[in-house]
Amino acid sequence: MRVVQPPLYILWITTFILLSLTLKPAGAAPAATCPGVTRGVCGRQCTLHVCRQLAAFYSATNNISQANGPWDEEGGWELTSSRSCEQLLPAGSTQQQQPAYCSWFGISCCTAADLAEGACTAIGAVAAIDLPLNNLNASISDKIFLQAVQQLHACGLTTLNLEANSFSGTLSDDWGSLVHLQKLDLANTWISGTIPDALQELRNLTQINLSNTWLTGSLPGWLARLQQLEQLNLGQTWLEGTFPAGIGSLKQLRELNLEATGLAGVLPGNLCQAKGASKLLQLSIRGNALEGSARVLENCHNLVQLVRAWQQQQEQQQQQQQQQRVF
Ligand SMILES: *[C@@H]1O[C@H](CO)[C@@H](O)[C@H](O)[C@H]1NC(C)=O
Ligand SMILES: *[C@@H]1O[C@H](CO)[C@@H](O)[C@H](O)[C@H]1NC(C)=O
Ligand SMILES: *[C@@H]1O[C@H](CO)[C@@H](O)[C@H](O)[C@H]1NC(C)=O
Ligand SMILES: CC(=O)N[C@H]1CO[C@H](CO)[C@@H](O)[C@@H]1O
Repeated sequence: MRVVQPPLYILWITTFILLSLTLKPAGAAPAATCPGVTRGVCGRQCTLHVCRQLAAFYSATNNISQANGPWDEEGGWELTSSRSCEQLLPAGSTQQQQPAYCSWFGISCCTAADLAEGACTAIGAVAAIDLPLNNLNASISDKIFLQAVQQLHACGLTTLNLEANSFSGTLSDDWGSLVHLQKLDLANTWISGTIPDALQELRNLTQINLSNTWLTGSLPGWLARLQQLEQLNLGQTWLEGTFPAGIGSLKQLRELNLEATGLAGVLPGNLCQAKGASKLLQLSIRGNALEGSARVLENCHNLVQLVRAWQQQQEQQQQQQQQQRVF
C-alpha cells in the first residue's frame, strides 16, 4: 500500500497549487494598465484607448440633455454616434500633432513639460478633466463611469474637477485605486456616504475639495499622512467627530476649510506644528463646535485669513460701530 502514497501526495499538492492559482485572481480587480505607451509617449493604440474611455465617460454623464450635450457646442466634444475614435484619430497622424481630444472642452493633455514635472505619465494622453458646472449627471458609484475614470487614470490622469454637477452616489473603495490623482474636486454635488479609508492610498493629492456635499462620518486621521496636501476643503458637509491632531503636521497645507460641519471638540494645541515653516494661509472653522484658544495658532506665522465665529461677531460689531459713527 505504501507504494501508492507518493502519487496521492503529489495529487494533493497539485490540487492545492491549482486551487490557489484559480482562487488568487478572485480578490480585488487588477489595477488598470494603459496600453500602447512607449517611452512616455501615448502611441496610436493608447490614443484610441483614451478616446474610447472619454466616449464612455461622455455617455455615462451626458444624459441630462442628450439633444445638445452638456458641453458647449463650439468647444464641445466631437464624439457622436456618427463619428468614431478611429475617424477622429487617423492612423497616419504624426506624434507631433496632438490627438483631436486634446482640444476638447475641459480636456488638458499631457505635454513634455508636464511629464517632466511628474504631472502625467504619457505625452498625448489626458492629464486633466476640468468640467465644473457642466450639467453632468451620473452616479460616482456607476461602474461604467468609474471604469472610464480608472482607465484614464492608468493613462496619466492626475486632475479630476467635476465640481458643481449633478453627481450622486458614494465614494466607493474603488476610488482608492486612483493613486496618481493630484487634484480631486467633487464639491457642490449630491455625493453622500463616508470618506472611505481606501482614499488614503492617494498619497500625491495636493487638492481635495469635497465641500458642500452630503458626506457623513468622521474626519479621517489618515488625512495627516497625505503629505502633499495644499488645499483641504471639507466645509459644508455633514462630517462630525473631532479634529485629527495630525492635520497640523501637514507641511504644505495652505488652505483648510472645515466650516459649517458637525465637527466638535477642542482644536489640538499644535495646529501649525511645523515651527516657522507653516504655510497655512487660510483657515476657516466657523459654523461648527470646534473650540480652542489663540495659542492653537501660535506657530501659524503665514496665516492671512482666519474665519472663526467669534471673529466674525467682532467684525460685525466693529462695522456697526463704524456705521453708527457715519450716520
Ligand atoms: C440624472 O440621471 C438619473 C439616473 O441616471 C435620472 O433619474 C435623472 O432623471 C437624471 N436627471 C436629469 C436632470 O436628467
Ligand atoms: C507621486 O509623485 C512623485 C513625484 O512626482 C512620483 O515620483 C510618484 O511616482 C507619484 N506616485 C504616484 C503613485 O503617482
Ligand atoms: C471648492 O469648492 C467650493 C465650493 O464649490 C469653491 O468655493 C472653492 O473655490 C473650491 N476650491 C477650493 C480650493 O476650495
Ligand atoms: C449613466 C447612464 O444612464 N448612461 C446612459 C446614457 O445614455 C447612453 C446612450 O443613450 C447609454 O448608453 C448610457 O448607459
